Amino acid sequence: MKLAELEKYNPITIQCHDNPDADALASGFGLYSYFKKKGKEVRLIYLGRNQIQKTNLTMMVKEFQIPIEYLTDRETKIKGLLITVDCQYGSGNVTCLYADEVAVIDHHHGGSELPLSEIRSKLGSCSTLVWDMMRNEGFCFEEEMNLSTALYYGLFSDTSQFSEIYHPLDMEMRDHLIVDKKLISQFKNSNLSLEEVEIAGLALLGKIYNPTYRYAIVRTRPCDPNILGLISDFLLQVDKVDSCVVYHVMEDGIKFSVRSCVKKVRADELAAYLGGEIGSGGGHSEKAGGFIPIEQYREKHTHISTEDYFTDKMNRFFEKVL
Ligand SMILES: [Mn+2]
Repeated sequence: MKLAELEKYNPITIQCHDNPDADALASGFGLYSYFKKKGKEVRLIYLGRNQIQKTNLTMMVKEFQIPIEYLTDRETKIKGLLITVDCQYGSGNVTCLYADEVAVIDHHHGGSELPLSEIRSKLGSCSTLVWDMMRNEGFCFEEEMNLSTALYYGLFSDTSQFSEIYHPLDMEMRDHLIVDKKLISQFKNSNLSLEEVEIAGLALLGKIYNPTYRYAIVRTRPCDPNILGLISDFLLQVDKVDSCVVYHVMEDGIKFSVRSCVKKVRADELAAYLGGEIGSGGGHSEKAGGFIPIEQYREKHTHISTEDYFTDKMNRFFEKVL
């Protein structure tokens, strides 16, 4: 799909996944800037339980003046075209809105492809995908330092600070964009609050570890869901840990983050398995996440603690694949 194909629609609403991360914000901002330049009536939105609160993300929104709106009404009907960015329409990680037309621009695995979609799962970030689609239409990034820096940071944070870049397009974007390096370093150094580092520390003290399957399970106090990903990235660096799940129980459900560095254990498959019939899970082969609605969980697993639930599920999954 080409961006030009979407130009016949107006208005255009761009939706980031719930709990947007830097990559979702940046790629949404890219599409917003593109369609704004084309004279469209554009909105950039997200929904979900939480409003953006992580310092690096609020800094990003403020510094680049990203016009993102937080909507709380799930019943909102979208006039014209809805584009889900860094996520796929109908997936568990994005609130499903009714829209006249839907398009998908994403870099995650799986999901059913809609007629209007561009999904490239080999790319390190959705920012790379949006950058590529925009330059194919002749968009000039040289005059757009804010947008360029945002896209660069989107890739930076989706690839663990560029350490997981494998696709030539990702490298090309990283090397070609003219960006404000000072801001990147500011964001990089504002990834955690003091409270969050305490939450992470306490959670790690209570880890469950299985030496046979070399996995770890960690439960945190309720916090920004992005912190789950940070803790699981950190855990995976431990020599005896090959896979891990980090989760917390929120008012409406269990949110979890999954990581794996072994081929036989795909993080997206493990996440889908952990989500089970009542929840959802997905992502990439090494990084994934999911959600289980609390009401259904309590109905189905009346006497099981969440620790036991995850331990049991992990054991079953590993028995199956190893
Ligand atoms: Mn992404």
